[in-house]
Amino acid sequence: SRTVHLSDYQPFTHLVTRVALTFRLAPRATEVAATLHFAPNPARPGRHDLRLDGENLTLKSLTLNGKPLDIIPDATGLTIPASLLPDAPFILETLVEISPETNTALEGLYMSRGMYCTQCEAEGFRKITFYPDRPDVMARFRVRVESDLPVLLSNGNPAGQGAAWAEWDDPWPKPAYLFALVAGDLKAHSALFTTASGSPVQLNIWVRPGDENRCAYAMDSLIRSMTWDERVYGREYDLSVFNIVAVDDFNMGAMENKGLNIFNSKFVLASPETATDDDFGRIEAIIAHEYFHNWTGNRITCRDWFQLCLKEGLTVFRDQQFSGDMRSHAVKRIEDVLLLRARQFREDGGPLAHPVRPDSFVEINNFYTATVYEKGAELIGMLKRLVGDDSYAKALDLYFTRHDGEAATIEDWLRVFEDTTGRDLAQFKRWYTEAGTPRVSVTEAWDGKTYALTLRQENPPTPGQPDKLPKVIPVALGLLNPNGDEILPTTVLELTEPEQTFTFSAATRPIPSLLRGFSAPVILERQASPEERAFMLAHDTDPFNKWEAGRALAKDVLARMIVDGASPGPDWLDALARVTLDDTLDPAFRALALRLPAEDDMAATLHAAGITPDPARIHAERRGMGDALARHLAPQLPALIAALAEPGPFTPDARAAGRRALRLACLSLLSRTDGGAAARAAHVRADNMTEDAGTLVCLLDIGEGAAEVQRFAARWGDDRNVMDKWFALQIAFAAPDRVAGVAGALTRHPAFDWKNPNRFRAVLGALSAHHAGFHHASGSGYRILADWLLRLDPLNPQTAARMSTAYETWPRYNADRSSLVQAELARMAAAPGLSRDLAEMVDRMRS
Ligand code: BAL
Ligand code: ZN
Repeated sequence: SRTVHLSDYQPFTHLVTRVALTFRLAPRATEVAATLHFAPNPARPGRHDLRLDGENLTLKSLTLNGKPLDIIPDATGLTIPASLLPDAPFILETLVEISPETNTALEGLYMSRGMYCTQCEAEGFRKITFYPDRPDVMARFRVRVESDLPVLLSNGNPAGQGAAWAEWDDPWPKPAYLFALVAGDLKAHSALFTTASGSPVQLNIWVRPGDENRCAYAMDSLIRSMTWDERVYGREYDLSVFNIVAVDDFNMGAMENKGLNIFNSKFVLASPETATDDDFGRIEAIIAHEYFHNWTGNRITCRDWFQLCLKEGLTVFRDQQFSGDMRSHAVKRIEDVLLLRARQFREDGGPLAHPVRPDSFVEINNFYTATVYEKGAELIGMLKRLVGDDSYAKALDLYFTRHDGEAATIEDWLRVFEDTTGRDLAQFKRWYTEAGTPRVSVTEAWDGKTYALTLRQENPPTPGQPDKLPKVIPVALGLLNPNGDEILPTTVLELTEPEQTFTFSAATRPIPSLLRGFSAPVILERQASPEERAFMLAHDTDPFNKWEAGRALAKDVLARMIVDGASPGPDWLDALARVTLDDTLDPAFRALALRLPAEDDMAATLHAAGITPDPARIHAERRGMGDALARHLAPQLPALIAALAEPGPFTPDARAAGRRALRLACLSLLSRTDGGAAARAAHVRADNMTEDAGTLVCLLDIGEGAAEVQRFAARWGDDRNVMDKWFALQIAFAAPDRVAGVAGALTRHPAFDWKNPNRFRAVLGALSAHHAGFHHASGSGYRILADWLLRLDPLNPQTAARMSTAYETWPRYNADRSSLVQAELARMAAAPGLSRDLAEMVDRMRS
């Protein structure tokens, strides 16, 4: 199988100066006529063959400067020998036929319930026409779409339309991965935006007829995103229209195609009755993310796919900043760190670990990972902290002016910071090139006058990278005195050596608040007593570390329950009760404090401490922990739940969402002691999906809710996005011994449309995410997933490969589980015709 290496990069042999495409749409026989204007590339002197990528294309004609060429394509493209090419600009015309209706991979041009749509990132354009399908080939596109369908869209500005045709012209040179086309019977929810410099922009969100009334929140999010990017980054939109289309069958969350974003419908459609607060938050974030790509991704794109983090890390960082500004920075940071630890630390600690900028790949689709995205965003945050807000703003301005219209690299990105600040970022660059989560350990000494803090960093080996050099780690520190007063406000220490000591004068022994705001993506190892953790939960002025203290306390308690059979002590119970009942704290924060550590997180923590995790025991003890908390809080819960009831109609804002989150967290605890009576009553009264699904979860979590599950399906059977929740919840909250049975039964349900990625993920994703169910000692979880991945792979390799990451944690578990996983990986590896996507993933995970 081919392996692509960063070190092999060369500019393309030719420049593409213009592209004109005509699509004559037909489900099984779409014709694509392409006129490509080429010129020799001065960056590649000499005469070169012209190699065009192309897959699953039927070539019907090929001409060079109007003269037919008799060239037969191979499986991955076609080559025009240098001997046939003029040493001057030339025009190549191709006509190919493709079959969108039978394209189940959802890559290239495909059909989703009667509508045509495209997904070209990373290498889907080669399934549409012959082309140099690489991000550093940027060209102006003009597109004509011919079809009887009423709405015909492509990138750029509208350039004319008539009976059964429309033309689009994109004035901005772009790589082929940003190409998009949509045709369908669609309705628009529209609005008008005026940019800061006064240009009008027509905004449209295109959906299926009947869904128009579920677009208001996405439109509101879009307008707020556009305004925010003007205000915070000085970036204006640059076309006369901005189109968003919602599609039901989509491999990813959404795609930032120039002027024509295509979205998984679950990240657009929302009404109070159908979307939860989490859905609203994700819609806001993803609308912003795709919009922000217009500058960080589209105007400045990536030179090659190894630089994916250049656009993704930065754009995730920007959408995190935006969501923080719109909601609460403290809550957003906690949520982002929870996600980072759950996905990225997990990836970084296992066989799939790779650098934020990898240096080789077999299938680039396998590198749209938490490491590239979420750790990539952390690197931007660290850079900002190291250089300061003003220098960050100046560096970004320089980035936008220096590289506008270019396909750039991480070296280019770091250079704008070096040029702005005069700082040498060679050591910082290791964050991009080395995988693995650094561990930072702490020792302290106080002699009555001086407090000495010694930090030690360790960079663990990862696949292909046994030895690592020390990194520059920004450690934000505050110091508290024993009264809870802050005696050192947040100060950034720069740990650059394997070990460094920092000293502070202190008349009393201070308590350190380390890694405030989670200032670096590292694992901080510092033992502390339960009293000290409870003290920090009560007194830390840094909201992230306040939460972190409670989390560390909870993890210590749960670890002792698992390892020693201890019971949860009063330190944790009382500290958590104080936070829960403290009306001066944001309810969203209190809800996060009440969330128990995830089972997968506990398994990772135990493994790191040299203890083999037993998933069944972790599950049982975590439930015991929840029960203890429920009993401890029981007297206060009814009044708190009543006080948190929202008067008036549903609003999706952060304040109301936070109150609902805390209320549902309390209802879930109360369900453990009242048999679900309060949750059942709230379920009947629920007038929004947050409470509808949230109260159903309370019941499922205590083994109740069968009748409510039936009623839910009867009510929402026609709504695909809501029914995805119905499928997922039943598995997510099933008891470990029942997970395989429930998942198996749901795969036989008539509404289990497994070719739809959202539905597949709802069921098999929920199975993989159920820690004790997936890792059940019988191996049933491992087996069911492998059965379905093998079934999905021939149709949709991208989604099959993505979901195979469920197996990545196998090295943590005992020999029985490890060999059960290895048997499933071996079974998949041996399957005839396994896709390159899944084969690469399985290969990387095999022992
Ligand atoms: N570029 C792929 C989808 C996204 O990250 O926005
Ligand atoms: Zn993105």
